[in-house]
Amino acid sequence: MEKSALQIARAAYQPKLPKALLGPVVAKEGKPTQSVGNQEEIKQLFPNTYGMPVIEFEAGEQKTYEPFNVGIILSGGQAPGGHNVISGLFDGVKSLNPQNKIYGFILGPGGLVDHNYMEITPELMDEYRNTGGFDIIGSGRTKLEEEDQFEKGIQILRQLGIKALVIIGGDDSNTNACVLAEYYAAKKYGVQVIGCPKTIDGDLKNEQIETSFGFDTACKTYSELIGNIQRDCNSARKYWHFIKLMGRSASHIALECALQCQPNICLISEEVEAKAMSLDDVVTYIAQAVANRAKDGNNFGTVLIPEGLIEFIPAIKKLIAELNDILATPEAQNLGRSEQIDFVKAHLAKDNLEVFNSLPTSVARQLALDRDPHGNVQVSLIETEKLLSQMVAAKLDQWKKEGKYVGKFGTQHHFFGYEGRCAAPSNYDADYCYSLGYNASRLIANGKTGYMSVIRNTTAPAAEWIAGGVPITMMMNMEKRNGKMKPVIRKALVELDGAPFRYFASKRDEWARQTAYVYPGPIQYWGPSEVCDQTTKTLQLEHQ
Ligand code: FBP
Repeated sequence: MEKSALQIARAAYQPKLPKALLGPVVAKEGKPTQSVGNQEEIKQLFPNTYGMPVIEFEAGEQKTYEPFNVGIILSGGQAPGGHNVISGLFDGVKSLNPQNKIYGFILGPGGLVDHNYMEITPELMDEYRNTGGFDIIGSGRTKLEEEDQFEKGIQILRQLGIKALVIIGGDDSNTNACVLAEYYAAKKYGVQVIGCPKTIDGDLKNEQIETSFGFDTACKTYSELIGNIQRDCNSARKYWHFIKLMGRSASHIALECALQCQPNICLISEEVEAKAMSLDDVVTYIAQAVANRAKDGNNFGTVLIPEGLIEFIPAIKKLIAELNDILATPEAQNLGRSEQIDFVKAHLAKDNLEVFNSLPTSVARQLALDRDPHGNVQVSLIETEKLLSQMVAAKLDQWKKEGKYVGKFGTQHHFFGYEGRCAAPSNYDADYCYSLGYNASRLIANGKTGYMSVIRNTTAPAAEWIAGGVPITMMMNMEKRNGKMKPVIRKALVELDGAPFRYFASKRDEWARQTAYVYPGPIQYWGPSEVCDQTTKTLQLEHQ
């Protein structure tokens, strides 16, 4: 494989580890834990993995380990740093016993069920150190939840002598990792399951998990692009750029990019919901900012839109909840696309049907599209940026007729998601991911199962990071998925009383009227620490 000069130089980077992981460790255990919600139900569903203590690693005595093998799965959407989780795990497992082997299951959880795997050799590993992407073994969205999948999995795990499986994924995949851990523990199969917090969306975080990996690099990549657009925008002064950003339901990515770039407008879905804003309220808010800038002769600007926005407009959220239930029925699942829309219309309650019919046909169709395997609306397919700019244009036309607005409204549309998911990891993600993987090897060596690998205190220099494990059941509550109540990891949405949002809210009126753009530029790997090793603004504000 031919490589760029940057790739060659970057391959030689040795990611940093927390001091506690540099030598042998001992696991310091805290008190028994509880789930964040529905304690009794979660306890009953996870009798073998509920209530375990939080673990922190400290320097310990050198031990010897019999050889063992480890399996690894990349699950869900790509996030920068996945290869470094694998290299950290690889180096960690080999440091325990050089005869240990790592097997990667190909194209996600489906690889375990279908017995599709490859050994990760030292040569293969070296090809992928510090690179973006999940292409070493590929990723997939197969949902691991059925007993026959777990049984097929144990066959191949036994055949390969695998003692522990590491699942790298977001909230849904880690929920499944916990279900698998519980199943194997209940059956006394002797296979441990460990999760790792991945997702660019930044919504897998809580008191124990500071951030999911990939969020840092993805936001920095999008912010570079938004900054470039803002320079163009401020040079030509003729377009409003509507920029949709990935992130599923949560607006963490949009908020972080706003903190980095200071756009004219950034919508935060969680606020739209809290204020019970209608689609017309959102459109009026944008149109007003456009009209205000037009008064100053500024017929240009930038609008950041989280991809899940539409789901948070209360009337649409209610509609989606009913659509989810209707689409989960066996009758709906056996229908073709156009029959499915008719079926949906025939079964929606009157108020929801009215909302459904009021939406532009393309958006209504997109809302009624197939869910992903975890039952989520595929919000990345809904063109909210176009919907909003068209509605703003219509409102401005109306205001023009009424003599309330004089200006020009030219638009450009962008959707940033795939541009950042496989970017070469920033120093933060390279170190964080390597540490998460290395730390997972220590959880395995300590016989843990049903835990997520956790690295904390990451706004400090890497040597001071804290390494350990958190029982996955601790993050769970019961939620409705695919029409049924299920135990799931609680998603972290933007908190409106949290420091990142409060800082943004204190500045946004100024950014809306003025041209206060910041141009973050590309991620740097070498150079002054304040340029290369900065964490996200979100993390900085949360840890002030
Ligand atoms: P994960 O939760 O799997 O990490 O998803 C990340 C993400 O990039 C979301 O932001 C986006 O909505 C989704 O994946 C798109 O996935 P796909 O490319 O499979 O449609």
